Amino acid sequence: MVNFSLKDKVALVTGGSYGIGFAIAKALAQAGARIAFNCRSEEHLNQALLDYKALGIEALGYICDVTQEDQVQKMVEDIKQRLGIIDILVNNAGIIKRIPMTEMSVEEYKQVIDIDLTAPFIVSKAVIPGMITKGHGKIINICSMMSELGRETVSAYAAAKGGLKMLTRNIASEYGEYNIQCNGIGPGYIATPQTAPLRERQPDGSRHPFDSFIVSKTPAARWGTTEDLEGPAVFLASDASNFVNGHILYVDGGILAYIGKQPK
Ligand code: NAP
Ligand code: GCO
Repeated sequence: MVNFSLKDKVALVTGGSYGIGFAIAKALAQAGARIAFNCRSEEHLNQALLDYKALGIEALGYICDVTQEDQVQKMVEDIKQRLGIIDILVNNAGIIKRIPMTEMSVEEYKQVIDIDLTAPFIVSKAVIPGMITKGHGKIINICSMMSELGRETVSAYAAAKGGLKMLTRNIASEYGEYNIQCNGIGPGYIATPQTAPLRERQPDGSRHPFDSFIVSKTPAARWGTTEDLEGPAVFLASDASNFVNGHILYVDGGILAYIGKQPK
């Protein structure tokens, strides 16, 4: 019997206050895991705690900036004391800045790299020793279409997500012998607050040009929903994927497989 159960597992989902992180944390909880999550905003934290509770999930929430190693180490230790050593880490927290490269400041570039690439290093480094002690662990890095493709205005984000793909493979390589599997999920274009600007209705009520563009580039002919990511996350967090390591599972409706609609 394939084991998708996460019963008695402790999961940390970074940036789990809403969006993709919240959906993944919800799915892990529904598969049996005990959930901890973090974000920077107290308002987001308090709302998320209510949202988890409304689903019957007693989540542990932390105000913690994933770029700050001291805050991360303190959070991981507190989770160990209150829930136990972390079995499952989802490095989900992330930002994007859509600015033409020649107009992007170095500070703006570094902020994206810090959150989207350096932070997964910081949080993974904090949880791997406990996973080694326990004799198992699952790390899931939330990558992107931009782990494979570029586009205008997202240079920092693409550099970070491309790096995150290789960090995933390197953690898999370095810690596989300790029964730690590190994989990535590469969502396509998902309807969340992060992509809301790309889906805004135009003043005349028409769809945003980028909205129409993405639907035309997606064989599924739709934006993804956060629910589309729940099954893949449970799979990669469970014993069902114990021999899957260093893999980026793209959940993109087929975007990466598709050259684009041919002219009529
Ligand atoms: P989102 O709606 O903007 O949510 C981002 C979450 O991360 C929020 O909870 C935010 O809370 C938290 N966060 C941001 N910076 C943080 C920091 N320094 N420390 C701690 N928490 C932080 O984003 P999303 O669309 O759900 O995306 C989640 C992940 O999926 C990101 O890594 C994103 O790059 C990736 N992704 C998204 C899509 C998509 O189409 N939406 C597709 C592929 C990949 P606070 O602001 O309160 O900190
Ligand atoms: C963008 C989007 C994308 C998505 C996602 C696609 O501006 O192109 O925000 O980057 O967030 O990463 O996989």
